[in-house]
Amino acid sequence: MINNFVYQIYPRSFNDTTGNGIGDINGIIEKLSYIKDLGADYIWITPFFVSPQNDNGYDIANYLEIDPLFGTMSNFDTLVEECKKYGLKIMLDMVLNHTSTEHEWFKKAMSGDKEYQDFYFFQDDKVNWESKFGGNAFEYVEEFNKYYLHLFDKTQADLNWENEKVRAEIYNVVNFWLDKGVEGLRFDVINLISKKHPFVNSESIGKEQYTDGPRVHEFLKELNKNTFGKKEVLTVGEMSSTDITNCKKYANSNMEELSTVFHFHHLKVDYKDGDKWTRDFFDFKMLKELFKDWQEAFCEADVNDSLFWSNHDQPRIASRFVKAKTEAEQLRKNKMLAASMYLMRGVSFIFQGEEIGMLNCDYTSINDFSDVESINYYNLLTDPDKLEIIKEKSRDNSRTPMQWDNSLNSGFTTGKPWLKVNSNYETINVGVEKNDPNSTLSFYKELIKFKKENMTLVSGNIKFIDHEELLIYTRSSNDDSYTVVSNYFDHEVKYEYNNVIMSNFDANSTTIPSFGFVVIKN
Ligand code: TEU
Repeated sequence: MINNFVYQIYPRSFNDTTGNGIGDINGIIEKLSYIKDLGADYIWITPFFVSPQNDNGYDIANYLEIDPLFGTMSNFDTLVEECKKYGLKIMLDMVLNHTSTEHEWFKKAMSGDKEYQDFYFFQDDKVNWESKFGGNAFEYVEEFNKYYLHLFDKTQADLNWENEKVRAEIYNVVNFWLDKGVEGLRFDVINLISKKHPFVNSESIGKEQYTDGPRVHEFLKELNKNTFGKKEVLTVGEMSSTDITNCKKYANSNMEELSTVFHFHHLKVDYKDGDKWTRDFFDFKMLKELFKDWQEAFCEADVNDSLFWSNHDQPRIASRFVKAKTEAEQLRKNKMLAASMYLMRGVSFIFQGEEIGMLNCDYTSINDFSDVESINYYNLLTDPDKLEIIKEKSRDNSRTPMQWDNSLNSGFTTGKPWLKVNSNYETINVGVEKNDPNSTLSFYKELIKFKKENMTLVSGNIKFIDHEELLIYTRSSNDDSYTVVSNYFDHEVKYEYNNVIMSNFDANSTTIPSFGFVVIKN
């Protein structure tokens, strides 16, 4: 089992050193000691490659160059050197399911070059699949009277992995970055790369035609062999709407495909009837069942799971599920969520700002938002409460500037931030929390250290114990064993316990307060 903590950086919102309102590579370099001090082993940096930024860099126009918005290749080389000094490894984000329509391959295709048209899916008719960002997934090109597939924005054209030449180009891209000293790779929506052919209309929105598709495991094995396979590289595949059977293959213990996977079912337990664009709903029973099913299955198959509550696509976890009513409750909730998640079995991923308990943004108008998905859905939704729904669910919630201190713009930039800073930055920030032993930040440091030093919590077995109101699991190896008990609700629960070695309240052996947790040594 891999004993690693990965700290995820969304560079445009992390730290700006030029005053243009957008974070940059030098800004990351400035904060390496902060990240090291937190206890991380890796930094995962979301895409900083050349891009028109329609999807904030997940629409790549040139995989081998850095967008001037974020700096230069020489800045990146310095980052590699500096990371070595701190003993941190770099994980880059490979977006290989699609390219920007500004990519030279797509431009050649549009100029009529048949070879490059085969890099994508150009076809005579469209089918009824829906784009993940709303609307039909096919865009009409008048010049050749054809449609091309885009599972995301219409400026993100899906690559044709069936074409060997595409796969060869992709291996070049991955090897280029490995040769530069990268030791980790996150693969964006990698389980969507193999589509069933020919495309046919779907009875729903098309997912079953391209999710965990027919050749996906073969493609991943080939990618592994031709790129990172023979090196010490931590790889994580982002899996959209996947299942346990496929994930056990993606992250199988023979390391033929990837080291671990991101799966998202536990972050949909507040989607009413599976619909993201709803609010005020939390299915605790479903959360418990999901943790049990996935964790126990991965443990049994000796597969590395990944542990995470947040990323750049998710609302802030501190604002999700049952709401905290007071500051004290919020603090307890932040700590409970962290302990409950990161003491499970897997590689841990912490998204910038989670470690200080950053909350959802407090925007008042749709004009405050920037994310393409949020704006598309604002236009598509008919609910009169749609601004409230967007406020709760928007990806911009996690993308507001990092809150470093209580100076202008939370210390993120001296210029105008590309996205508004959350107005709570004067109380929720690194500067305040690093000096407070009781803060969320201090707790994250303590928790990371605790997990790292305790092999039972890293690689021991996991078993869930059913309880109506609490989430309870046991971690054990040989004669060492711990029980972690978490209360996800805003009321006290009766529960008897002893031998507490960690908690977020004055443990009394009979009750767990709202948002309380205990770690018991058995
Ligand atoms: O996300 C994949 C994805 O499907 C989602 O997380 C998506 O943002 C969400 O379901 C929308 O409701 C990855 C990246 O993490 C994301 O930022 C990109 O926009 C997307 O792929 C396309 O590259």
